[in-house]
Amino acid sequence: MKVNMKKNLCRVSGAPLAKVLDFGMQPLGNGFLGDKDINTEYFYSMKIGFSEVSMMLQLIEQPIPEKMFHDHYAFYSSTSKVMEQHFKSFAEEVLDSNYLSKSDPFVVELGCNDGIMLKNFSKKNIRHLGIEPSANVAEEANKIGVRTRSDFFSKKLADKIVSEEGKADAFLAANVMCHIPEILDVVKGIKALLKPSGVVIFEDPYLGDIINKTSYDQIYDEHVFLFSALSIQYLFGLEEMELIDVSPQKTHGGSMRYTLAHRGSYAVKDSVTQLLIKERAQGLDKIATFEEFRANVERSRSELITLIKDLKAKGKRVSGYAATSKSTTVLNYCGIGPDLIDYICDTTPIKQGKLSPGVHIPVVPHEVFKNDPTDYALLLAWNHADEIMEKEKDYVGGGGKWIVHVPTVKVL
Ligand code: JHZ
Repeated sequence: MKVNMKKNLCRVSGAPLAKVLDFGMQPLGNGFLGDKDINTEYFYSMKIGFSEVSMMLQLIEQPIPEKMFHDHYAFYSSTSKVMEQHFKSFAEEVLDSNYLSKSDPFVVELGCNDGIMLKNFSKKNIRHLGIEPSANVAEEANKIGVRTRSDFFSKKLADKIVSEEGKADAFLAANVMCHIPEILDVVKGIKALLKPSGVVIFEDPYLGDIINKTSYDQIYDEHVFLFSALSIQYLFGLEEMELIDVSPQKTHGGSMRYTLAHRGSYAVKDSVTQLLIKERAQGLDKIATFEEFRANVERSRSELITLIKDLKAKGKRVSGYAATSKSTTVLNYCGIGPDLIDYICDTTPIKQGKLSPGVHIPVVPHEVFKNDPTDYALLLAWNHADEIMEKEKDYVGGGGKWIVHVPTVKVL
């Protein structure tokens, strides 16, 4: 069962969507599977569309959320030291801001995963609540003292939280809002949950960077929307809320942090005005921009396939580094399977011993990469390049070479 669009209409504005790009049948980005599950593997038709009304780029069809977020969700946030530090500073920024009430502030985080951000509030005894639909990661959060409820957020749940615990000062989310097809109901819930002085602060991979870097691998089942400040302003405007600040982030290859409040409750910072002007100049409100994006994506695909096939023809061995959700789009869209890539190494225990979604490349522990390095490694977690290059100096020292595909396909 899929969440289908009503006659290809925008989930936010209800206006017709223009089709931008068709990736064909794709598996779930985090759908790592065992041999016995191959015959029942789930695929859906992955296409993206754009509405010039809401300025929202979005998946036209999406699997139902329960297919993606469940009690064996494969992505644990705390797998990167850089991300640990990132969420610590995110939390500190909120704690140091004037957005929290002086007495008994209440902070809610949507999609708190294993508690990577909220633990910074729980350590300071700040009243908090995490809402996380994937039960296995929610359990990890609870284990480290982050009060977490395993559920999907909605207007109904927001009303329940307000009646049980009162309204919130801050509603936080990182790499979550863009995952939610029922976004209109979630925004209604946020509106109901926040105090008059309350703010919502969230970040997601940024459309401006995706277009500039041709990082089409940010498009997969979980990312139903690819946000810009223009589309966020439109979306929250429907509930009389507005952007009061924006701040670009380096994480996930370029993200944007958006701060919004009830309309008129705070001064709008110049960062908002500047970014909205920049986005219009970049054409993030125009379908023509996405037509150019499609041509860039198609070129990137043919360059990557040619490069890897040429290396194989020369007898070289190639592996993949990090079984990211993003890699599912690249490998399936480019048709890169075990004939071209020997294995993908990854540090996440739940992914090891499984096959990658769709193309079925074995996912192995990092030790395999250490003990049996290939001539070339395709950096599938290109967004963590600095952290990975730093710890894999020996690989390069031993003659190994990195292949990257963002922003352009090349051997480093
Ligand atoms: P990483 C996730 O996407 C999932 P992914 C999610 N859907 C989302 O929205 C985005 O983030 C924004 C491995 N790894 O962070 C661990 C190593 O093996 O790029 C993880 O499996 N060695 C919520 O999956 C994967 O990479 C390393 O040294 O595309 C993490 O991938 C490092 C640093 C990571 O996110």
